[in-house]
Amino acid sequence: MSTLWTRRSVLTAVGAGAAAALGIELVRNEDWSRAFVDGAERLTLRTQRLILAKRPLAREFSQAEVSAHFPVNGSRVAPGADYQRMVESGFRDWRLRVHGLVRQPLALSLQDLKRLAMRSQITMHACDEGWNAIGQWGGVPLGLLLTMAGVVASAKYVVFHCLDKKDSNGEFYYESLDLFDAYHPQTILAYEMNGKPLPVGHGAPLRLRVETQIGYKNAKYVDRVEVVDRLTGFGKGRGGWWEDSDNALWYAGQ
Ligand SMILES: Nc1nc2c(c(=O)[nH]1)N[C@H]1C(S)=C(S)[C@@H](COP(=O)(O)O)O[C@H]1N2
Ligand SMILES: [Mo]
Repeated sequence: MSTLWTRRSVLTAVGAGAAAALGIELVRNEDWSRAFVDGAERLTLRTQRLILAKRPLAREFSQAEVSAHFPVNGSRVAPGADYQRMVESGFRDWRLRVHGLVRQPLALSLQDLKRLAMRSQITMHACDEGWNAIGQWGGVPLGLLLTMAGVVASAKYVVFHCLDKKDSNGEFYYESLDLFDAYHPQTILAYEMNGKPLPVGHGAPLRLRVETQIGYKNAKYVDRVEVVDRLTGFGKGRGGWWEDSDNALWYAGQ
Protein backbone atom coordinates (compact mmCIF):
# COMPACT_ATOMS: atom_id res chain seq x y z
CA MET A 1 0.00 0.00 0.00
CA SER A 2 2.75 2.43 0.89
CA THR A 3 4.40 1.84 -2.51
CA LEU A 4 1.11 2.55 -4.20
CA TRP A 5 0.68 5.83 -2.37
CA THR A 6 4.22 6.87 -3.13
CA ARG A 7 3.71 6.18 -6.80
CA ARG A 8 0.34 7.86 -6.74
CA SER A 9 1.81 10.99 -5.17
CA VAL A 10 4.56 11.02 -7.79
CA LEU A 11 1.96 11.03 -10.54
CA THR A 12 -0.11 13.69 -8.79
CA ALA A 13 2.95 15.87 -8.35
CA VAL A 14 3.93 15.53 -11.99
CA GLY A 15 0.39 16.44 -13.02
CA ALA A 16 -1.83 15.13 -15.75
CA GLY A 17 -0.48 17.62 -18.29
CA ALA A 18 3.10 16.57 -17.85
CA ALA A 19 2.05 12.94 -17.79
CA ALA A 20 0.26 13.44 -21.09
CA ALA A 21 3.36 15.11 -22.55
CA LEU A 22 5.32 12.05 -21.59
CA GLY A 23 2.74 9.89 -23.33
CA ILE A 24 1.24 8.37 -20.24
CA GLU A 25 -2.41 7.44 -20.30
CA LEU A 26 -4.18 8.16 -17.06
CA VAL A 27 -6.71 5.37 -17.37
CA ARG A 28 -9.76 5.80 -15.22
CA ASN A 29 -11.67 2.62 -14.61
CA GLU A 30 -12.67 0.46 -11.72
CA ASP A 31 -9.13 -0.87 -11.47
CA TRP A 32 -7.74 2.62 -10.86
CA SER A 33 -5.01 1.44 -8.52
CA ARG A 34 -3.51 -0.83 -11.19
CA ALA A 35 -3.65 2.03 -13.70
CA PHE A 36 -1.65 4.21 -11.34
CA VAL A 37 1.00 1.54 -10.95
CA ASP A 38 1.27 0.95 -14.70
CA GLY A 39 1.39 4.69 -15.34
CA ALA A 40 4.07 5.22 -12.74
CA GLU A 41 6.13 2.41 -14.19
CA ARG A 42 5.92 3.95 -17.62
CA LEU A 43 6.79 7.33 -16.11
CA THR A 44 9.96 5.84 -14.61
CA LEU A 45 10.88 4.27 -17.92
CA ARG A 46 10.24 7.48 -19.83
CA THR A 47 12.23 9.54 -17.34
CA GLN A 48 15.16 7.16 -17.64
CA ARG A 49 14.96 7.29 -21.42
CA LEU A 50 14.93 11.10 -21.32
CA ILE A 51 18.02 11.16 -19.13
CA LEU A 52 19.76 8.58 -21.30
CA ALA A 53 18.86 10.51 -24.44
CA LYS A 54 21.13 13.30 -23.22
CA ARG A 55 23.95 10.82 -22.65
CA PRO A 56 24.29 9.06 -25.98
CA LEU A 57 26.85 6.42 -26.78
CA ALA A 58 30.40 7.61 -27.34
CA ARG A 59 31.32 7.61 -31.01
CA GLU A 60 32.52 4.28 -32.38
CA PHE A 61 34.96 3.99 -35.28
CA SER A 62 35.66 1.50 -38.05
CA GLN A 63 38.40 -1.11 -38.06
CA ALA A 64 40.29 0.96 -40.68
CA GLU A 65 40.49 3.90 -38.25
CA VAL A 66 42.30 1.96 -35.49
CA SER A 67 45.58 3.78 -34.65
CA ALA A 68 48.74 2.06 -35.82
CA HIS A 69 50.38 3.27 -32.61
CA PHE A 70 48.52 3.49 -29.30
CA PRO A 71 50.81 5.02 -26.63
CA VAL A 72 51.31 3.41 -23.24
CA ASN A 73 50.83 6.07 -20.57
CA GLY A 74 51.20 6.12 -16.79
CA SER A 75 52.27 2.77 -15.40
CA ARG A 76 53.86 0.50 -18.01
CA VAL A 77 53.71 -2.57 -15.77
CA ALA A 78 52.46 -3.42 -12.29
CA PRO A 79 55.52 -3.72 -10.08
CA GLY A 80 56.56 -6.75 -8.05
CA ALA A 81 57.45 -10.39 -8.42
CA ASP A 82 53.83 -11.49 -7.86
CA TYR A 83 52.68 -9.64 -10.96
CA GLN A 84 55.59 -11.05 -13.02
CA ARG A 85 54.58 -14.55 -11.95
CA MET A 86 50.98 -13.84 -12.95
CA VAL A 87 52.13 -12.67 -16.40
CA GLU A 88 54.28 -15.78 -16.83
CA SER A 89 51.39 -18.10 -15.89
CA GLY A 90 48.96 -16.33 -18.23
CA PHE A 91 47.07 -15.02 -15.14
CA ARG A 92 45.95 -18.59 -14.38
CA ASP A 93 45.51 -17.99 -10.64
CA TRP A 94 44.36 -14.38 -10.89
CA ARG A 95 40.76 -13.65 -9.95
CA LEU A 96 38.67 -10.53 -10.42
CA ARG A 97 36.83 -9.86 -7.20
CA VAL A 98 33.51 -8.00 -7.12
CA HIS A 99 32.59 -7.20 -3.55
CA GLY A 100 31.27 -4.57 -1.14
CA LEU A 101 27.59 -3.64 -1.23
CA VAL A 102 26.52 -6.71 -3.19
CA ARG A 103 24.39 -9.69 -2.28
CA GLN A 104 26.71 -12.21 -3.93
CA PRO A 105 30.45 -11.40 -4.03
CA LEU A 106 32.19 -12.78 -7.12
CA ALA A 107 35.68 -14.16 -7.78
CA LEU A 108 36.09 -14.75 -11.51
CA SER A 109 39.06 -16.08 -13.48
CA LEU A 110 39.97 -14.71 -16.89
CA GLN A 111 38.37 -17.83 -18.39
CA ASP A 112 35.17 -17.18 -16.41
CA LEU A 113 35.09 -13.60 -17.73
CA LYS A 114 35.65 -14.76 -21.30
CA ARG A 115 32.70 -17.14 -21.04
CA LEU A 116 30.36 -14.20 -20.32
CA ALA A 117 28.86 -11.99 -23.02
CA MET A 118 31.58 -9.94 -24.73
CA ARG A 119 31.18 -6.41 -25.96
CA SER A 120 33.63 -5.10 -28.54
CA GLN A 121 33.97 -1.42 -29.40
CA ILE A 122 36.34 0.81 -31.38
CA THR A 123 36.65 4.14 -29.59
CA MET A 124 38.91 7.14 -29.17
CA HIS A 125 40.91 7.43 -25.97
CA ALA A 126 41.68 11.04 -25.01
CA CYS A 127 44.38 11.78 -22.44
CA ASP A 128 44.37 15.22 -20.84
CA GLU A 129 48.13 15.36 -21.40
CA GLY A 130 47.24 16.13 -25.02
CA TRP A 131 47.12 13.00 -27.13
CA ASN A 132 44.48 10.61 -28.34
CA ALA A 133 44.35 7.27 -30.08
CA ILE A 134 41.76 4.90 -31.47
CA GLY A 135 41.67 1.31 -30.30
CA GLN A 136 39.42 -1.72 -30.28
CA TRP A 137 38.46 -3.05 -26.85
CA GLY A 138 36.78 -6.33 -26.03
CA GLY A 139 35.51 -7.27 -22.61
CA VAL A 140 32.65 -7.90 -20.27
CA PRO A 141 30.09 -5.15 -19.63
CA LEU A 142 30.54 -3.92 -16.06
CA GLY A 143 26.74 -3.75 -15.74
CA LEU A 144 26.54 -7.50 -16.32
CA LEU A 145 28.96 -8.20 -13.45
CA LEU A 146 27.07 -5.80 -11.18
CA THR A 147 23.81 -7.54 -12.04
CA MET A 148 25.37 -10.94 -11.33
CA ALA A 149 26.64 -9.71 -7.96
CA GLY A 150 23.34 -8.02 -7.06
CA VAL A 151 24.00 -4.41 -6.07
CA VAL A 152 22.14 -3.45 -2.89
CA ALA A 153 19.90 -0.37 -2.68
CA SER A 154 22.31 1.84 -0.70
CA ALA A 155 25.09 1.51 -3.31
CA LYS A 156 26.18 4.69 -5.09
CA TYR A 157 29.66 4.18 -6.55
CA VAL A 158 31.96 1.53 -7.93
CA VAL A 159 35.65 1.68 -6.96
CA PHE A 160 38.30 0.03 -9.16
CA HIS A 161 41.38 -1.16 -7.27
CA CYS A 162 44.52 -1.60 -9.36
CA LEU A 163 47.70 -3.62 -8.96
CA ASP A 164 50.12 -0.74 -9.57
CA LYS A 165 51.48 1.30 -6.71
CA LYS A 166 52.55 4.77 -7.80
CA ASP A 167 55.98 5.88 -6.58
CA SER A 168 55.15 9.53 -5.89
CA ASN A 169 52.78 8.81 -2.99
CA GLY A 170 53.03 5.05 -2.55
CA GLU A 171 49.28 4.58 -3.00
CA PHE A 172 47.80 2.02 -5.33
CA TYR A 173 46.12 3.45 -8.41
CA TYR A 174 42.36 3.47 -8.06
CA GLU A 175 39.39 5.06 -9.76
CA SER A 176 35.65 5.26 -9.26
CA LEU A 177 32.40 5.80 -11.16
CA ASP A 178 28.84 6.50 -10.15
CA LEU A 179 26.33 3.77 -10.93
CA PHE A 180 25.06 5.66 -13.98
CA ASP A 181 28.40 5.42 -15.78
CA ALA A 182 29.00 1.97 -14.31
CA TYR A 183 25.87 0.65 -16.07
CA HIS A 184 26.52 2.59 -19.30
CA PRO A 185 26.47 0.04 -22.14
CA GLN A 186 29.97 1.02 -23.31
CA THR A 187 31.51 0.69 -19.84
CA ILE A 188 33.42 -2.58 -19.98
CA LEU A 189 36.22 -4.39 -18.23
CA ALA A 190 38.43 -5.17 -21.21
CA TYR A 191 40.68 -8.24 -21.53
CA GLU A 192 41.30 -7.71 -25.24
CA MET A 193 42.84 -4.86 -27.26
CA ASN A 194 42.84 -4.78 -31.07
CA GLY A 195 41.74 -8.42 -31.15
CA LYS A 196 44.60 -9.72 -28.97
CA PRO A 197 44.93 -10.37 -25.23
CA LEU A 198 45.34 -7.04 -23.40
CA PRO A 199 49.11 -6.28 -23.35
CA VAL A 200 50.92 -5.66 -20.05
CA GLY A 201 51.55 -2.00 -20.96
CA HIS A 202 47.84 -1.39 -21.46
CA GLY A 203 46.81 -3.00 -18.16
CA ALA A 204 46.76 -6.82 -18.36
CA PRO A 205 44.86 -8.81 -17.37
CA LEU A 206 41.92 -6.40 -17.15
CA ARG A 207 41.29 -2.67 -17.54
CA LEU A 208 38.34 -0.38 -17.35
CA ARG A 209 37.06 1.26 -20.51
CA VAL A 210 34.66 4.07 -19.67
CA GLU A 211 34.07 5.73 -23.01
CA THR A 212 32.08 8.64 -21.58
CA GLN A 213 35.16 9.91 -19.72
CA ILE A 214 38.79 10.76 -20.46
CA GLY A 215 42.12 8.99 -20.04
CA TYR A 216 42.87 8.61 -16.36
CA LYS A 217 39.39 7.26 -15.51
CA ASN A 218 40.27 4.18 -17.62
CA ALA A 219 41.98 2.25 -14.84
CA LYS A 220 44.50 -0.42 -15.90
CA TYR A 221 45.54 -3.56 -13.92
CA VAL A 222 42.10 -3.79 -12.26
CA ASP A 223 41.77 -6.76 -9.93
CA ARG A 224 39.07 -5.68 -7.52
CA VAL A 225 35.74 -3.92 -8.05
CA GLU A 226 34.19 -2.64 -4.85
CA VAL A 227 30.62 -1.37 -4.66
CA VAL A 228 30.29 1.39 -2.05
CA ASP A 229 27.97 4.14 -0.80
CA ARG A 230 30.72 6.78 -0.34
CA LEU A 231 34.19 7.55 -1.62
CA THR A 232 35.71 8.58 1.70
CA GLY A 233 38.12 6.00 3.05
CA PHE A 234 39.94 5.51 -0.26
CA GLY A 235 43.09 7.60 -0.70
CA LYS A 236 42.24 11.20 0.10
CA GLY A 237 38.59 10.57 -0.63
CA ARG A 238 38.42 12.35 -3.98
CA GLY A 239 37.58 9.16 -5.86
CA GLY A 240 40.80 8.42 -7.71
CA TRP A 241 44.58 8.52 -7.72
CA TRP A 242 44.82 11.54 -10.04
CA GLU A 243 41.95 13.24 -8.24
CA ASP A 244 43.84 12.83 -4.95
CA SER A 245 47.33 13.72 -6.15
CA ASP A 246 46.74 16.35 -8.83
CA ASN A 247 43.25 17.71 -8.16
CA ALA A 248 42.01 16.10 -11.37
CA LEU A 249 38.25 16.24 -11.83
CA TRP A 250 36.36 13.22 -10.53
CA TYR A 251 33.81 13.56 -13.28
CA ALA A 252 36.00 13.77 -16.37
CA GLY A 253 33.29 13.60 -19.02
CA GLN A 254 34.11 14.03 -22.67
N1 LIG B 1 46.39 1.48 -13.06
C1 LIG B 1 46.62 2.54 -13.83
N2 LIG B 1 45.65 2.93 -14.68
C2 LIG B 1 45.83 4.01 -15.47
C3 LIG B 1 47.02 4.78 -15.41
C4 LIG B 1 48.04 4.33 -14.50
O1 LIG B 1 49.11 4.93 -14.38
N3 LIG B 1 47.79 3.21 -13.72
N4 LIG B 1 47.15 5.88 -16.22
C5 LIG B 1 45.92 6.47 -16.78
C6 LIG B 1 46.11 7.45 -17.84
S1 LIG B 1 46.54 9.03 -17.42
C7 LIG B 1 45.84 7.15 -19.15
S2 LIG B 1 45.89 8.30 -20.37
C8 LIG B 1 45.53 5.77 -19.54
C9 LIG B 1 46.58 5.26 -20.50
O2 LIG B 1 46.23 4.01 -20.99
P1 LIG B 1 47.18 3.30 -22.02
O3 LIG B 1 48.50 3.05 -21.35
O4 LIG B 1 46.49 2.07 -22.45
O5 LIG B 1 47.36 4.28 -23.17
O6 LIG B 1 45.46 4.87 -18.46
C10 LIG B 1 44.96 5.41 -17.27
N5 LIG B 1 44.83 4.34 -16.32
MO1 LIG C 1 46.04 10.29 -19.26
